[in-house]
Amino acid sequence: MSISTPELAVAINAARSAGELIMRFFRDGCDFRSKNDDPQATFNLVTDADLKAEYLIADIIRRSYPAHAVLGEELHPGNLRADHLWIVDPIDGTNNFAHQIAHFAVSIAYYRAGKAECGVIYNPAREEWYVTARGQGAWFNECRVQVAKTTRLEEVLVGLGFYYDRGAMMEATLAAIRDLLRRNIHGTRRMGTASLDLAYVGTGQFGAYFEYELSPWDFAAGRLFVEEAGGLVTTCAGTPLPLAKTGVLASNGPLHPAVLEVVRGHLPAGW
Ligand code: LIP
Repeated sequence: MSISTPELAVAINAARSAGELIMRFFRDGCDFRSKNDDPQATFNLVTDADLKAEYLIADIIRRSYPAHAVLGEELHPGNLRADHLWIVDPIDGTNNFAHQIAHFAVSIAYYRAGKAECGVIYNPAREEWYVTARGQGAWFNECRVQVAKTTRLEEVLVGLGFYYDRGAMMEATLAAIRDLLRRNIHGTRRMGTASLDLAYVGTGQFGAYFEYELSPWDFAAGRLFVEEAGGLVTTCAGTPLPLAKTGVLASNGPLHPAVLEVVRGHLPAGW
C-alpha cells in the first residue's frame, strides 16, 4: 500500500481479521433476524457474524489504542464527540450478506477531533480494498483512484439506497429516481452497501450517490475516500455533512449541483 499511518495500519489489520471471520459465516450460511421491534419493519437484519466481527474489530483497535472510543453499529454506543473515535460497520450490506449476495464490506474509520483521518472499506468476498488517509489520496487495491471527470449527467450511473422505512423516505427516493432517469443518466444502481456505493463514486464508477438517511458507520470511511479522490460529499440538502444520522449526497464535484437540485427537491418534509 502506498499510503500509511499508524491508525490506518490498525484499521487494515482489523478489517482483514474481520473479513476472514465473516467469510467463514458466508460460506457456511448464517441465520439472520430482524433488528427492529416493529413487526412491520422486519427487513433491518442482523446476524451473528455482524456481532462477532464487531467484537473482533473493537478488540484489535483497543490492543493498540486502549483509550480511544469505538462507535459500532451493533454493540458499541461510542461517543461521537470523543477526541479519538473509531467508527465501525462490521458488515455494511447485512441484507446482501444474509441473502448470500457477495456485495458487502467491513468499514472502519478513524476520526481525530471530529475530522476523518483515515478509513478502509474492505469487501472480503472479492478481496477489494478501498483505503484512504487525509492528504494521501484514495486507493483501490494499490492503485490511486479519482472521481469521474465528466460534467454531464448523461454520462454517468447514479447509486442510491433506501432507508428502512416504507413511507415518506421511500416515496421521496422513488420520485428522485424518476427525475434522474428523465435527465437521461445511464442508469441508477441500488447495490445495498453504502460504503461501497461511496467507494464507487471515488473510483469514478458512479458519478454520484445519494441516500436520504444513513448512520455514521455507513459513511464515515466512504466520505473521506470520495473527498481524497477529488469528490464532494454533503447532506441531501447540500449542507456540510455532520457526524450524525443524516442524508448523504456524494458526487465527483461538477455533477453536485444538478443531482442536488433533484435530491433536495424531494427531501421529505421536516428532514
Ligand atoms: C445498509 C446500507 C445501505 C442502506 C441500508 C443499510 P447495513 O447498512 O449499507 O446503503 O440502504 O438501509 O443502512 O444496515 O447493512 O449496515
